[in-house]
Amino acid sequence: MSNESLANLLKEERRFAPPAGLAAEANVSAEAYERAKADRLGFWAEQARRLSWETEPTETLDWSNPPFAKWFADGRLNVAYNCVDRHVENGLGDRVAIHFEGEPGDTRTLTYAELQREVSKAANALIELGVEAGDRVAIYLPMIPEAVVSMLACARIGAPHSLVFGGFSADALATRINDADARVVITADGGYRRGKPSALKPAVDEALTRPGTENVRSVLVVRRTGQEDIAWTDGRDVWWHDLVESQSDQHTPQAFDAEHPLFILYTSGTTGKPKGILHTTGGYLTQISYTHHAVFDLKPETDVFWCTADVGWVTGHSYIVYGPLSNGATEVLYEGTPDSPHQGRWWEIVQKYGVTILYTAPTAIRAAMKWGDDIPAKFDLSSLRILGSVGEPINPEAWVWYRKHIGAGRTPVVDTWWQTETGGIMISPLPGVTETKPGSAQIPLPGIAATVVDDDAREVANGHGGYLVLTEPWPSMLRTIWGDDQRYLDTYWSRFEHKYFAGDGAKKDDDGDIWLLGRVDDVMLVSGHNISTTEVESALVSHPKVAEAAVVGATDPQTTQAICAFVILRGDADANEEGLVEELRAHVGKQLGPIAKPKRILPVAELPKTRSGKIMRRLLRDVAENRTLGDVTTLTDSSVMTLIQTQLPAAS
Ligand code: 6R9
Repeated sequence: MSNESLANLLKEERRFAPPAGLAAEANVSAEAYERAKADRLGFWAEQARRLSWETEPTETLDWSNPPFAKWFADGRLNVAYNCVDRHVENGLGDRVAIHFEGEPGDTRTLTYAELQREVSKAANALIELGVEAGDRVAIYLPMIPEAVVSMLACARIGAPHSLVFGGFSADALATRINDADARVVITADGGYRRGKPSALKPAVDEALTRPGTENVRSVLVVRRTGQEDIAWTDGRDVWWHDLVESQSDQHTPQAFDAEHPLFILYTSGTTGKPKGILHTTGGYLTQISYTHHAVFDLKPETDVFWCTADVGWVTGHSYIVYGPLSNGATEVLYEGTPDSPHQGRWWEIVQKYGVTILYTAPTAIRAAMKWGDDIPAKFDLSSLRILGSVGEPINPEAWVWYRKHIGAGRTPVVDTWWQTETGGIMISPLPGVTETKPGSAQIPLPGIAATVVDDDAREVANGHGGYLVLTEPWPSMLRTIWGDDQRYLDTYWSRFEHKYFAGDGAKKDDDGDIWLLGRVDDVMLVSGHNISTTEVESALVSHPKVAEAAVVGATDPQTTQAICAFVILRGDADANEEGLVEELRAHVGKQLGPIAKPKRILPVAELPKTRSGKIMRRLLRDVAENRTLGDVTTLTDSSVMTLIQTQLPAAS
């Protein structure tokens, strides 16, 4: 942002106080902010005692070699013991850990006692395959219980896991196997997506023909679809039901150092090869357990938690696996898509299991808005008491819709900002404390230090925009980029001295609350003003005919960049309606001011998204500037780009 800081365009005046009953019983009260402010490290040392340590840590933070942090370094613990065994030892073996719902409608329930047996068997199987503490295991599975069991089995024996989204190609898988130098791959014959079995094993076979994957000795294969006639490499491939099922269901977990690696998770970034984000054991689990308890106000005896993310995304790692299970929660795990076999599938699941806390992404909320209010209205959603959002800035209109149509106008909505790199939630309202504002993640959690700075690293005044930075280390922070300390320094710690650069634009409102404005790479420069993609998108989504919008800056001879908007219309709107584009431009002008009016508005049927639901604006910029498309390998569905290009004679 070389010229002006981000223009502060969007005004959102709606406010929602926490429900009195929830506030009175909340796990965390306003006092936590004071306590953490007075003694940040003492606060985190206290949160570490939520866990069960074999050796209690006496040190909290070692920051003697910044930015390489060590948290609780002299403590020792086992993550799987904390997520499973200790609950069984505490008499909670019969509590349901996971209600699994397969896309075809098959179901499976796992209590904590059953989970303990499954994880022990899988740990014994990995040991039989020769996996030792420190060896990396790649996991390429659909959203089935074996994914959770595999992750916990790796954690149990100290073998860092590296999950690769089931939707990624053989190439993407090979790159990740190679970079982490994985020894074993856990996969399945396939999974169900949109009502059909979709094969996975062929991508593994193909990936393992690529150079750099030679160290993979074994491929452990779960039979999920049973319908594929799959290729088999004797001596390398082994069925889960043969190997795991024959193991003893007893395994004694061993403790590891707090800084022992727990997992590597690859995040794509816009350029260069994917970054292997490394997370470790004690600090990670402390922050994930605390944030899950605080942000979702989890009452493990009565709540039913559901995070709709894929386990292959960091949200699935932290808020399907490690957060809920470390807290002894009962949760839902759903394999499929929200619209299979019908557009009410999620709401049917909420009703069926009595889900009380739902955590999802703005993309899903906008899709539900597009499909219509009448769909969720057919289901009993009265069990819900807290709604969460993650992944992108949530447009105020989508936030208000979520609260009204899913939360019956009663439930708090927590918009949680964080990243693969932060490991856990960093900025979010607390449901029993914060008066919420639609579209804002608002304030750093207790124990977290975040602010907004200008180009010269000076904190901006309220009412101004700039870059989001984290100013103090936090327990679940990434420790490095796997095998590349220099890239860790360059990417996150060199833009501003002693501050972590998140890569997101943000502003502080008049109360000092933080609003996220999209990736800095996406910010537009129009006639000397930095304008946020998020604000223009939110203005478009606030028009009753628009369901979704993606905005990019395309090179323009007069104004440096011109705003180009791709919009998906709501069900009953007509893309060919005369005057529609002018009406939308005028609407944005009225909401944000004339500078933010898009030069071009193009109605489309779909937008390019990653598997975690983020809009890939970079590809839309390629379209708007008539360039050949860049890397499309992390798209959910690469045919979307062809569709957009054929729909857009206007863009050429
Ligand atoms: C958890 C996750 C991180 C990037 C992050 C930001 C965007 C996530 C957000 C949000 C605004 C929120 N992001 N949550 N932006 N408001 N509540 O998404 O991790 O996949 O690594 O993405 O996602 O741009 O920098 P990851």
